[in-house]
Amino acid sequence: MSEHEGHNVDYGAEQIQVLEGLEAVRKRPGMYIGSTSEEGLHHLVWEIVDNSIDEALAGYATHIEVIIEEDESITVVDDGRGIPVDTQKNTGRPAVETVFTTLHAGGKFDGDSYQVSGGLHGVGAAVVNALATNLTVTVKRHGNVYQQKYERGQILEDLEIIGDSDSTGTTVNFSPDPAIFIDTTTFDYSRLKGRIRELAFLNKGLSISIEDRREGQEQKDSYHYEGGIKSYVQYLNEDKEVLFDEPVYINTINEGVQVEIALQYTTEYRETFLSFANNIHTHEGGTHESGFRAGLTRVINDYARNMEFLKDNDDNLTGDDVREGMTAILSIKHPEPQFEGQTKTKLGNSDVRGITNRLFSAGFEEFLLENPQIAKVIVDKGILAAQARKAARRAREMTRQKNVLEISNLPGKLADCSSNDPEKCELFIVEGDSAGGSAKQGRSRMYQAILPIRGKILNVEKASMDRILSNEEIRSLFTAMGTGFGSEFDVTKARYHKLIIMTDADVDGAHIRTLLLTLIFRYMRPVLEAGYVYVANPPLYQVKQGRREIYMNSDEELEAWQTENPDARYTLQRYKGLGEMNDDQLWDTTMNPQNRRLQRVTYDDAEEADQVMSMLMGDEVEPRREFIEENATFVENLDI
Ligand code: 0RA
Repeated sequence: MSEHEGHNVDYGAEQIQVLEGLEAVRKRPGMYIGSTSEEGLHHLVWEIVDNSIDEALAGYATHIEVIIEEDESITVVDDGRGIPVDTQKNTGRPAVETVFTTLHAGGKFDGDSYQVSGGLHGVGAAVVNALATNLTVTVKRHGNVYQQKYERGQILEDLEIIGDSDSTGTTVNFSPDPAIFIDTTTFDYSRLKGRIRELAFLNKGLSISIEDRREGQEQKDSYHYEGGIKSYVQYLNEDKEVLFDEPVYINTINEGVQVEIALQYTTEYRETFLSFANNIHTHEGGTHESGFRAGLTRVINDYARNMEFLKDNDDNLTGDDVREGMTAILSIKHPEPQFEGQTKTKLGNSDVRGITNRLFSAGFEEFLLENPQIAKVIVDKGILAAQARKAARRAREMTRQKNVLEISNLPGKLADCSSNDPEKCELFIVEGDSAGGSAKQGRSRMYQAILPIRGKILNVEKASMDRILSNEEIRSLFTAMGTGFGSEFDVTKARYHKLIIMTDADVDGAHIRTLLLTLIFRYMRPVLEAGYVYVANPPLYQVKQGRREIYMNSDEELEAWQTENPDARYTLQRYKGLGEMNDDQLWDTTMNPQNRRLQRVTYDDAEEADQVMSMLMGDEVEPRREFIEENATFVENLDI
C-alpha cells in the first residue's frame, strides 16, 4: 500500500486485512494453536502469559497473576510497562489495538515507534482474541487506565481512558469461544498450575500465581523461586537420596545466549534431565543438550585422569556412566531460537552447541577444582556405573546368544492373535492369571493377543539394567512386542500398534499400571511417542434391571444414573477386580472395540507416572498406597 494514500483509505484497507486475518484464524484454529481440544484451549492461556513473561524477561514485570474467573473466563495480570497505547504512524491506530487485532503484529512494529519484545513477534494476542467471544485489555500507563473490548476479535469501541493510576501494567481477560472449542471450555486448574510452577522455576525471581475463583473450587497457589532451576533440581530430588547437599549451579551469558544449568547426583541409577529453550520444554533435545552432554563427559574424564582416579589403562567413562543418578536442568535463552523436529521441541541453533559446551565446561571445571570432596563423589559414581555397565553388557550378550528376545521364542503365557498386521493387532497386558484366562476366552482371536502378568512386576526405579533384563515378566513383554531392547530397540518392529494395559480398578491395579507406565516411559519410549499405549477402562459397577445390564465406570456415573432414575428397582454389583467378570462380560465391557472406552496414554501422562514412581520410592508403604489411590488417573480421556 502506498504511503501517500490518505489515512481514511489506509484505515479502511487495514481493517479489511484485519478482518480477513481474524477470519482465517477462526476458520483454521488448529493452524494457530495446534488443536481445538482441551490442549488448544489451555494453549490460549499460554499465549497471553508468554507476553507477560517476556515483559518480565525484559526486566520490567515482576508479578504475574493468572485467574480462572467465576464465569470460566481467564484473566492474566502483569505489572510491566503496559502495552504501548500511542498512535502509530503507519496505521493511525493505537499500538495496543494493532497487537490484539493483527496477525504478525511483529512485522508492523519495525518502525521507530517501538521495538517489539519477544512475545509480540508471535501472533499470540490476536489469535486468542479471534478465538474468544469476549476479550478486554486494560493498560495502566502514563498515569491513565486505558481499555478496549473486542468480540470474536472485532473491535467494539476505540481505546478509551477509563480512569487514572500511578502504576503500570497490562491486564487481559478473555472467554474462549464455545463455537470453536467444541469439546470443552472448562479450564483445568492443576494443568495450569503445573506449567505455572515450571515457569516460576525457569524465571528466577518472578512471582507468579494461579487462582481459581469458580464456585466451590476456590484455591490459589503462588510461586517464587530465588534459586530458579537450582530450586527445580532440589524439588525433583526431594524424595531421593542426594550425594551432596547443594546442586551445582552455573549461569552465564555469551554472544547473547544465556545458559543456565543446575545439577545434582543421587543414589539412583537413572538420569533425570530436562532441557528448555526460551522456557519451552525441549522434549526432543537439540544443540544445547548435546553441548552440555559433551562438556559433562569431557570435564569429568579430564578431572578423573588428572587426579588419577582413572589410571592409564582404564577406559574413559561414557556419557551414560557420568549421567547415572544425575538430576539436571538445562535452560537456555536465545534471541532467535529455532525449533525443529516432529513436535517442534528440538533446538536447532548450531551456535548453541559450542556456546553451551564452553560455558558449562568452564563453570563445571572450576566447581570440581574448588570442591574436591564433591568431585570425588561424582567421579566415584561414574566409575561404579562403568563397572555395572560392563556387567550388564555381559548379561545382554548372554541373553542375545540365547535369543531370548527373539520372536521365535515367544513367551509361553502369551496367547497371540492370528493376524500379522501390526496396525490391527492389540496386545492386552492383563493383571493376574484368572483375569488372563477370561480375557483369553473372551477376546477376538484374530486381532487381540493376551499377555497375563503376575503380581507386581519388578520396580524399574530401583533396578539396574541387568536385573531388568533378567526379569521374566519384563522379558516376555519385550519379546511379545518384538521391538528388542536398549540400543537395539526398534519401534518399527512393533508387532502390535495397541499396547493396552488392563488392570483392576483398585489400588493394586493402579500400582501395577504405574509400574508398567514407568517401564514403558523409560525403556519403550518410542512406543509411547508413537501413541501405541492405552489403558483399558473396566467397569466399576454393574446395574441389573430385570434382564437389562448397565455398566458404570465411576462413582459419578452411578450417582448420575441413580439421580436420573430415582424410582428404578435394580441390583448393584461392584466389581473388585477383572477376575470377577466372566469372559462375556469382560469382552462386552472392556475389550470389544465397539463399546469399550480406551484411554490413550500421552507422553506427559507417562512422565508424570514416572515422577510419581520416583517420589513413591520412599520407605513407608501406607502413604504410598494412599497416594496411588488418589492419583491413579494418568490418562486423558479418549473414546475409541
Ligand atoms: C513492547 C514495548 C513496551 C511494552 C510491551 C511491549 C509490553 C507488552 C506486553 C504484553 C503483555 N504485557 C506486556 N507488557 C509490556 C513498552 C515500551 C516502553 O515503555 O518504552
